[in-house]
Amino acid sequence: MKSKNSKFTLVLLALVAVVVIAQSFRVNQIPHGNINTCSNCHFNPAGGGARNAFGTEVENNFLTVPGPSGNVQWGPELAALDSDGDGFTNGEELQDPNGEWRPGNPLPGHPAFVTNPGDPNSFPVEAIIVLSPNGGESFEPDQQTEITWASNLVDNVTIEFTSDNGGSWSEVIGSTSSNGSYLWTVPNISSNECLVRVSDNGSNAFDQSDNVFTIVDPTNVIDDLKLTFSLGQNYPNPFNPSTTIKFEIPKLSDVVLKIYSSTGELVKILLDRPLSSGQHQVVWNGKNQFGQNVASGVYIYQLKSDQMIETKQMILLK
Ligand SMILES: [Ca+2]
Ligand SMILES: [Ca+2]
Repeated sequence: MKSKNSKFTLVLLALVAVVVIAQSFRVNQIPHGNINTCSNCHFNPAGGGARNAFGTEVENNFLTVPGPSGNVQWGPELAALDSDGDGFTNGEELQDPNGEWRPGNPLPGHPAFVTNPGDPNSFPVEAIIVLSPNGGESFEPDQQTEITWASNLVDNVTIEFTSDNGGSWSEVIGSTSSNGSYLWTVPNISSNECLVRVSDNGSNAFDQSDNVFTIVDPTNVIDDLKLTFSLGQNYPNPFNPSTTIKFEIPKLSDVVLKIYSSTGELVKILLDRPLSSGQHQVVWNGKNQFGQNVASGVYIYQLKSDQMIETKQMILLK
């Protein structure tokens, strides 16, 4: 009897496993399905059980074959429906308004803006995310660079700039299409406390650079013949949360400035581009290449330019 029960339980577990597997593969068949995973289609976040409005829509009308083996037919028709009745189409919620995405394609839109097409309490709002400059960059006066951002439900934006870490802001452009980029001529100033801010003209949505970036004057007063290759000690040191690294190069060359952990692991590439001769400085904001704050400890910074290479240590103390 006991053995019979055990067998029954095993069969039941196997069935449940098959059902769960059969359902979970579908999250990869809608754009950004990995964000809300099983909640896209089920009330239970772990999957299984009753389906929500989007899940019911898919189950009834948008499977290649009915039943557990059917694939989701994501496309213009399913994208145009507002399954959960929150006023936004499934495509708008999943960042693919026209239903053009197919599995294997790059994901559309920005993952931070994805909402749940099966939950009426999860719906898109106006939002902006500044992508660049986002902290740590170094520009020269009058250089042209792209200000880039991602936005959701935003038509036009205002772009502003500060050179005193937000103390005062000046307008870069009063109104421009929120198409994600604006070609900006860097002002002719010198500051290591610069930020840009992008704001929606129609709502309170805005975002600014996560951390300060730098504008550095090329040092014209220095006689090029006297210039050397030299890497300065960072200041302040120890530091928290950011520090400035100054260096000098004798001639125009490709310059790479990298931060390593004390165990030799690459933490961040601060700079990798051609620079003119003279003195330069770069701010490191204590974040790694994934934008995460790094732990306290000794870090190594290495400057490489043509045939020259120099390395120094610094200490992050929180
Ligand atoms: Ca909806
Ligand atoms: Ca929704």
